[in-house]
Amino acid sequence: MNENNMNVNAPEVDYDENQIQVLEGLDPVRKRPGMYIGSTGPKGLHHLVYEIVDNAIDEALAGYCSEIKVNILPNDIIEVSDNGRGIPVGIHPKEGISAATVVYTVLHAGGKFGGGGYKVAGGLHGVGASVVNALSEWLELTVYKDGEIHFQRFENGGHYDEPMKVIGKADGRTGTTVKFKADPTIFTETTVYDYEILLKRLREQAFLNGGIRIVFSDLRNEAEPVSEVLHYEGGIRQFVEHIHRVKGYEPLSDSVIYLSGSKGDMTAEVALMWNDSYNEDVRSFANNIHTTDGGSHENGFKNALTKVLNEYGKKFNLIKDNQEKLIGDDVREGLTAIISVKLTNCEFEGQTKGRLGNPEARPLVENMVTERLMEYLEENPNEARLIVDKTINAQKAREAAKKARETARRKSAMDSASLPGKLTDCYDKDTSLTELYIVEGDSAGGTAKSGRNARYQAILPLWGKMLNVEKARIDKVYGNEKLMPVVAALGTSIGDDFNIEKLRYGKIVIMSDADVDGFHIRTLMLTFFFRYMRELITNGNIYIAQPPLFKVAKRKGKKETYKYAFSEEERDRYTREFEAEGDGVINIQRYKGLGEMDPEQLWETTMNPATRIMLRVNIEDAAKADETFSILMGDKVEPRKEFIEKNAGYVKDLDV
Ligand code: 0RA
Repeated sequence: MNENNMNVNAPEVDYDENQIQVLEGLDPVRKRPGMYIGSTGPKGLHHLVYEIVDNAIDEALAGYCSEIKVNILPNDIIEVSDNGRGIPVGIHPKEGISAATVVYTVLHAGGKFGGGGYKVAGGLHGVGASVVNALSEWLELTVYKDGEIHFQRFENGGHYDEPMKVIGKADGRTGTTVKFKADPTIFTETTVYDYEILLKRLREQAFLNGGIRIVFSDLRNEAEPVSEVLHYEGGIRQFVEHIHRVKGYEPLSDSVIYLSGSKGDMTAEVALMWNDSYNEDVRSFANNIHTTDGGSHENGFKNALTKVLNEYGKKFNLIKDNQEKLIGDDVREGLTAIISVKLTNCEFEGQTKGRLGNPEARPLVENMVTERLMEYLEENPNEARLIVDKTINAQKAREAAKKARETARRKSAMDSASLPGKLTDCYDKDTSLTELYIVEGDSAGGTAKSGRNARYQAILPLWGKMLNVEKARIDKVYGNEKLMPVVAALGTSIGDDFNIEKLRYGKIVIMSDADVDGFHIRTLMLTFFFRYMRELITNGNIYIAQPPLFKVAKRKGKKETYKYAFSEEERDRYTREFEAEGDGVINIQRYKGLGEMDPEQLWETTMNPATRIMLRVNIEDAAKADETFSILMGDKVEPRKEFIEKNAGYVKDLDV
């Protein structure tokens, strides 16, 4: 036990062995937080909230809790309360302290008490409440139970001076409230929560556990409280409708298809609906955890779907005997689906633990979907016909695309070294050095060309109108004057033909202006990479250049000193600093675009590896761009308006 945790007023006898054991118990968490919550960046920070909320959701799923409140309080304090039975507070037989204290101070204590009803669903890592306590500056636990209010406070990562104590009468109320402040010495990057990130996850949980009621409030800005009730009786059916609404897709039919089944204590449910886009959006979950890399449950679903649509098509002569079979890509074009399984023991595999391993989940989902979907189609022949027709159209488009691809390949084979004319290549071929700058517009392209290091930096200017990838199938990408030069310059080809071994540049840098057109170009390029060259993103090859927005200069006689500012805040700070130095004339230049910089400035600020700042694009960034793109390019006006209102600061000049 560390010294500054001792309460000088407390009698010596309170300082007992249980405490010491408890503190040693949480020590590894503070030593290696990453092992328990993945990272100490924003992701890990938000994970703390999921851990606590998951426990309340378990209580709700057990049938004892009807509402969960999640508040972000001023100073980024999180408060999660439920109206369940309250965590047991009685003295734990083995540890000799309150059971609730055990849950909050012993690693993996969840489920070790209270009988069979309680199991930790857990977030990605499923680590439980004690880990949150270990990584908090302070945490307060209040339990309303048996007519009394029980309270305990922990500090500096789970240390406490006083045991769980009764502090008042509960007046009939039951439940658990947890309040905590993430420890800034652990979460050094930030302890500020992102409302949208938490909202997205809480909403997802509300969809996955239909009927649960979560009230989420952001009370950080006292003048402007934000609150949202997340309550979906329709569960994952409403999840599918929500995705369609957000993306602005037109559904193919009136209602979402919902299928469910169980075997032993495993359950599976699937909700699916096709839409007028060409995009596949299949998301799978196991015990409420998003399996981003799929796994056995998702494979079972995909197999069953392809099999059933082929069988149904054959049976009702929509697919003729001499016709090719539909493949997975055909049946999933324009499909949105949610797969959710609940198992007693989930095994997550792969580097990021994003894939469900349990082999038993596959036949569970596959058999259920095969049976129930066939039944559904036979009972709804009109809808079935629409679906099969759509998948046959997709099949035809796929075959046309293949032809287009072969023609394109033959063409590029003919003019052998067919690098695009606009590309100014570099000399070196070593991809650990080479960089391709994709630059907005010819004039900025010229500046970049003069400013670059010709040995390892290549420049490809982009111009012309943005391709509407959203409405164009992959066959339209071939031959597109904007995207083909990028494909040719990278050398990897796209889609199923993509081969990262052929990549000609280790870094691909999108360099565009900080205005609406630049935003469009970035969104387009990221969407394109996300859909057709995803490995470039997961492999970490894609970057966004960060040109400065201002040059703040001070002239004193003939001598000029200057600094580049990348935000208004920085501009003001540099200006203040120059002013504080005393005499001299301050001049602020605003760069409206890359083209306004001279080559040396562009090199120094944005292209020189020794001094530049670049953002590496991760898969979440790209997925977000993809969503934005769908909204900006789709047919629907409503979601587009909503998006623009929300992001008004950035895209205010857009035509709606
Ligand atoms: C085990 C047993 C009982 C309640 C809980 C766990 C429980 C845990 C959490 C975590 C957050 N909120 C919670 N609410 C309840 C029931 C004990 C009893 O019946 O007295």
